[in-house]
Amino acid sequence: MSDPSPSAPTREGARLIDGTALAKRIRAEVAADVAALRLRGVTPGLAVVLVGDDPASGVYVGAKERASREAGMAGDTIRLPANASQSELLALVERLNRDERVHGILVQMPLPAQIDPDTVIRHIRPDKDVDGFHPVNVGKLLIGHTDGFVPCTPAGVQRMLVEHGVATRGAECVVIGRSTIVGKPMAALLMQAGAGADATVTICHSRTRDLASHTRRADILIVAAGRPRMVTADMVKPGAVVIDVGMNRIADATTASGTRLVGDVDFEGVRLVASLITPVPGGVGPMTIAMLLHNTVRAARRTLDA
Ligand code: L34
Repeated sequence: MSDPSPSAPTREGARLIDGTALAKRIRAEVAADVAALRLRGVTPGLAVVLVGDDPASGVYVGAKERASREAGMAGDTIRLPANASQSELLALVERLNRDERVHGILVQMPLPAQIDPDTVIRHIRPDKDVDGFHPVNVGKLLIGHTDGFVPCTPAGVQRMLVEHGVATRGAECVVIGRSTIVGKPMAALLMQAGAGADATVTICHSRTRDLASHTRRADILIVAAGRPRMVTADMVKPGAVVIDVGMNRIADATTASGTRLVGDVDFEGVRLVASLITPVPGGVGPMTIAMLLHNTVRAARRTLDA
């Protein structure tokens, strides 16, 4: 009975941000939007492309297809073999670009070595790029134009902060990680003017000198470094909000599979210092999928308004 229920204060202070519960609520909102669109004759369609048989990607893609169907969308996964050529994949993307039933296209990353991810992303129509990875959508986010797609993971993190009433305006926000999928768009979102933003943002990465001197100043610490449990309690300011984007499978002989999923944050230590913290699993991951559905509904709605 040592595990507190989500969002209940622990004896030591940190409350959990329950990503599974929030994602469920967003998915219910999305399902209502889908029902309304269907009454107007449009069934939002999401095509997820999976190349190869990476087991983790298989789990995430399966979750995306299931979630889209549960929301009433037409969700399809298209699988290509691990040795598929880049031109095969580009031909598939072009077919999906032309297919009117498909409003959102997502090519699951990582791709096999023979395929260049940037080339693939540039082939996706920006108005179907529900991942928000196309340069047009990346540029719109950076400029502050709101008619593009925001990448699902940072969008989900921002939504978590807003839903938990975390004050971002003027806050010191430190992001660890500079990836195109998480770190860079996360920083762009939080530095923007407006609700859930207006933060003072610092991006740290593998070449940052004295990482802890930055993280200890953070009111909001967002970790997307891809290094298991790298953020320890001594690196966190008392009362900080800590968001763990990490998704690392480590060896654990005590589990049936022999592995266990951990984040980039040493959860057991940091929860004693933080005021709010996301768990892994059950934190950012489910929100990523909820925001993907949200983006797909937007893509579908736009075909009516156009
Ligand atoms: N194109 N590729 C593209 N778009 C994305 O947005 C992603 N990502 C990342 C990998 N490749 C991608 C995802 O969807 C990571 N990611 C993702 C999404 C959901 C979850 C994890 C990663 C998730 O639901 N995680 C569960 C645990 C799942 C498990 O047990 O393995 C969680 O509770 O965190």
